[in-house]
Amino acid sequence: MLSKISRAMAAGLAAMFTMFASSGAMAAWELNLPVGVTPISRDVYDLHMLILWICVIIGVVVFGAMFVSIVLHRKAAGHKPAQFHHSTFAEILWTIVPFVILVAFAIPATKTLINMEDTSEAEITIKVTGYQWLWKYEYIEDGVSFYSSLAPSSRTAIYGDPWAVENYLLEVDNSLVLPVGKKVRFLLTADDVIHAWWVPALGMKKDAIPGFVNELWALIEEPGIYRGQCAELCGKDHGFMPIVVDARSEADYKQWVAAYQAGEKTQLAATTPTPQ
Ligand SMILES: [Cu+2]
Repeated sequence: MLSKISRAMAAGLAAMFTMFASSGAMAAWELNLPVGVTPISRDVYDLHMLILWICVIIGVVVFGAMFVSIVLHRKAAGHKPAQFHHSTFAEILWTIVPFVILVAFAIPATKTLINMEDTSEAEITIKVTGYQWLWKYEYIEDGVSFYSSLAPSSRTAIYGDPWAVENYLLEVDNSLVLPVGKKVRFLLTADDVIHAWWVPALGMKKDAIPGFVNELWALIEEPGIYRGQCAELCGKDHGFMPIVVDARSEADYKQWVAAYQAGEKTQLAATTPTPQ
């Protein structure tokens, strides 16, 4: 009976492995936190690695001591347990050592958290408003503003073949174009329910709450396309309001702003009725 179950489980695992390997999911299988493209995202990654390795060392020492005691000092090998009730030295030690380790974690973590909140001296301000179920971006200094919603390719694929579309549910009609090397401040709010603006490569995520303005900042170091999603359950289409950041060189960014402003003027001229 048991061998039948284990054979069925092995067959199931083999089938799952073949499915993942053939679907290309293996290629994208990364277990660790992505490093990202901003100084904050790098700090977050370094903190994550530092704490991970300290935890690995603690785990090896604690479990090592435990297994050595269990195996080498077992009763069957003739060992007798020590008979004591209290050890002030051990109690002080197991209070002070974790305290020192926690303080060692807290110092760099607090520095990064304070830095995350420091949106001063930003060169560009973008107001981000969440709606059910799309985003609005307003470039405060440049006067550019537009809505960004799920790309039609993904929308039609919802009831079709999702595998046939590139970046399924992670593509928008209008990307948020930003320059690299500039500190960008995001002012996050919402118009209906709570949303959350999250682009993993930028290293930060924050809620967009109606009636409140939350702040985030990013200094993108590499040009590229960075994708994210709404990260707060905001209704039936929560999974259909992605974010796409298109980071360009400063010259390209300026060109885009100028083209956008010119396009808006042409559109206005075309739609404004000429006075009789
Ligand atoms: Cu949302």
